[in-house]
Amino acid sequence: MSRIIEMDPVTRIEGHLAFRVEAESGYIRKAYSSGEMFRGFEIILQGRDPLDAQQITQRICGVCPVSHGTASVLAQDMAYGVHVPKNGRLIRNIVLGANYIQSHILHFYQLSALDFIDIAAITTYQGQDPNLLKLKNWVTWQSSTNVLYPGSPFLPRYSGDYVDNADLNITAIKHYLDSLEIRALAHQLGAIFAGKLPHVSSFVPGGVTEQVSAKKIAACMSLLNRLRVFIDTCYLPDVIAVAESFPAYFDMGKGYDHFLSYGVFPEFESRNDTFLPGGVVTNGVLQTFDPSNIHEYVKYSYFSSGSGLSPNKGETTPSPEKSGSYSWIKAPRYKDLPMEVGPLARMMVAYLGNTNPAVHAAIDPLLKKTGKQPGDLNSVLGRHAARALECKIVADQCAEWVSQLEPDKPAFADFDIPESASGYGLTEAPRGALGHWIGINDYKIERYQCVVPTTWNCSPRDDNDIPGPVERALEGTFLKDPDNPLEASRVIRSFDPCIACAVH
Ligand code: NFE
Ligand code: MG
Repeated sequence: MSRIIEMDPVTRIEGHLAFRVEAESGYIRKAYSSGEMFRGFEIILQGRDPLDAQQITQRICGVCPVSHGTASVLAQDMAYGVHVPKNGRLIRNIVLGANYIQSHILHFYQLSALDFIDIAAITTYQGQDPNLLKLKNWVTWQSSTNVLYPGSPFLPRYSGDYVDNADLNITAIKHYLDSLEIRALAHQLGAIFAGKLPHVSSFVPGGVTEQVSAKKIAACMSLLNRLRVFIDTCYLPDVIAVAESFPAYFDMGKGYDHFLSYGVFPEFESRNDTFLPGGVVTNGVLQTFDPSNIHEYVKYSYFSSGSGLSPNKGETTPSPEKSGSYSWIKAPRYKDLPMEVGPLARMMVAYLGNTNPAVHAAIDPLLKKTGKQPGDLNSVLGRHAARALECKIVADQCAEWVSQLEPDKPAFADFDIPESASGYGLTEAPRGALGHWIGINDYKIERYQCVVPTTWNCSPRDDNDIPGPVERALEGTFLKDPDNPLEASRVIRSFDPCIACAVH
């Protein structure tokens, strides 16, 4: 028997996402991803001073603003032909690294863990931890008749096969609460050189406007130590515990075997030499990445502008009544193929490229323990594992970048804005490959285009009717109870969607 299931809105993600799936005998046959709002940043930027771009584009998102700031200053570095000094490069890496740490921890504890961990277990908590007792009172709060959803934002939820081990549930719920404070520490780490967060003040073309001092270096190290302890003793063990409780999810949510990473965290003054490398994996084979192979399609998106355009010629003309469309997200493709982006893509590219020993040191024990090949990580649990391991790799490397800072040396190089110029900035946001393309004329922004991680992952079908990566990953998923499509939400959330970013 076939039926249509609407998941609208998909909750515990950022932004406004809906999924419509067609299921037959419980198996999802087709899925449709809808980004449900238009924002218009690419239009807002036109005609403005180019130096506004890294500030305005950061407002695309409150979770990954550092990445938008990074992509924007990289695009302008290229347009102005300015070479960022070592301190500037390292500070950009440290602030972005701090953002990865808070974002990955946020995704696991606040957004995804409650797909697996039984939050209702808190109602039977008998211990004395004051924070857990407060949470117990909150979740069991039924007294007020004018509360629509008692226990929100935790309840109601889809019913299903949550963890039934009381110790694991309570430990993970405690770490959920602890992680809120840990994420604040990650923001403090970034703010040392960002000026403030979540939106960075100090990023400018040519480097950053903060100076390096011994005091700031010591403050970074102190915060990093605490963050690394949490990652090693809470985040990684909790992901492993969830994985051991739900081994079937190593075989669920498999997407295309196509992965894209632009590369991130420049290691030397050359922007192409990055700590996590760029590359493209198609059907298990690693190839070099060439940005001229990116095109964006809009057959099923609410835009009347041209389809199949390269981002340096991209257009954004909204058309909310366009017939046949079902999303405000465009459909980017690489050589006309849908690409999964994000931590799994970065780990896959780095592992196959064999250029970063830290990636092998993190992934090999996981493969050994699970008896898997790298290609088998293409799954719900593979995405969670890759994100957690990447968090550790980046936090460890942040300490290395901090140790390389040189007090009292410059962090900024001056430049002139040419009357006309163009450039692009390719980086990796926590959720994957992020690019900004800028065109300047008469000292003003003439065009600005963003191709964003969740634009790749949550894209609708393209002009060849090929589904986007999350649409594809849902196909074949078995729903035990179509009224409670918990399995589908686990697949969707494993990609860590941000629709605020995707529609920009
Ligand atoms: Ni709005 Fe973003 C996406 C990430 S792009 S969260 O998609 O990570 O910088
Ligand atoms: Mg765009």
